[in-house]
Amino acid sequence: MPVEAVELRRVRLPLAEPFRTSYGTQSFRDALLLRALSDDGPDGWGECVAMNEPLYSPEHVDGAHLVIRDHLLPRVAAGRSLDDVRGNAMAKAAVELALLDADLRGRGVPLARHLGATASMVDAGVAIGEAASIGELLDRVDRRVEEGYRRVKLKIAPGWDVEPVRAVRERHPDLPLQVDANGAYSLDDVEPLASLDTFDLLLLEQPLAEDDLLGHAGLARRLRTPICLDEAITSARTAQQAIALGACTVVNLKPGRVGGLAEAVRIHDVCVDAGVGLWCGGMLETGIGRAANVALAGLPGFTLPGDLSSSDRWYAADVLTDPFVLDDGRLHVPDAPGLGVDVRDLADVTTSIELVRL
Ligand code: OSB
Ligand code: MG
Repeated sequence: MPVEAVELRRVRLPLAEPFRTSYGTQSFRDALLLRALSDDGPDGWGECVAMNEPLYSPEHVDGAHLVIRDHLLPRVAAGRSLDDVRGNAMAKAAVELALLDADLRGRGVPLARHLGATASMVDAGVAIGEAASIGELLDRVDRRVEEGYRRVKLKIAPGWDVEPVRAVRERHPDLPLQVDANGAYSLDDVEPLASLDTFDLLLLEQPLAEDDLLGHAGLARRLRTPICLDEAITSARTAQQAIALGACTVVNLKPGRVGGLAEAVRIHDVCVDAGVGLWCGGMLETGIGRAANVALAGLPGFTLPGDLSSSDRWYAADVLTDPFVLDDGRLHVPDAPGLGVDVRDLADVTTSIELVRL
């Protein structure tokens, strides 16, 4: 069942609530989906997690679209490795996922089994952006706690850190709570980060710049809160080096950020060998990328709840697949072949379609 063509489809999805972080506010997602088509086999689906703008990482959706069309798919067509193309991890991961999904659906193998997952359900966690006021933040946190999420992550930035975290901790003394700075701090303003030590946080995610491993190692020695890296972990090698340097004791693993699921499984293994904490991050995925994340999070080395939310946490209507919903604060790992989700008619949300023949 060779893949004959790949469809690049852009869909525009409004977010259920604006997502404000240290790098900007997002109110919709301009998502790139890949559909691998073959003459006689089932379609395979992939989602590119590159964001609308290159603010979280150097990749963004328009750039990834061109890289996939002009550099990656021609290599697939020629039977060449994608490794020759530097960087562009999110573009590569999207291609890998669409081709893998087509193959697994054709062979009747669930993605979770292919990856080595052992869990049938995974704990759900939720990320909450900066709010206009502490009152608004508390309302948002209360709502998610009532919905049953098993841990909450707050976005922080200089000026939005100690007070909001204190308020949430006072209201929810036993809530598993963590914070994510997306690299917004420098070693000159660690004072607020040190103050967070009193709030019994699970971890502090990516406080410093993405390339500052030694800075994180130095910070880790000054804080009691465990340091987790997100942006800094781009491969199994960087994971190994970050851990060896003492830059982190926890890893946020996102398949898109590291070039795909195969590299993600290698990082999982590195973390298990090193005995460091591991959880699955998120990138506002639709049901397609979410299905892949949930399958990955079923591997035994995932020790902490991920940024794995119900579909309606991000999208008023995730019209792409049947929605993921919380079941007692957990999500079911799909067990049907491939991603295990059916993709619906996307006509209403599609903004463009391009077909690349292989
Ligand atoms: O830093 O983890 C991040 C979303 C987009 C890009 C980067 C990040 C995030 C989140 C939300 O924090 C995670 C989710 O999808 O639930
Ligand atoms: Mg993060």
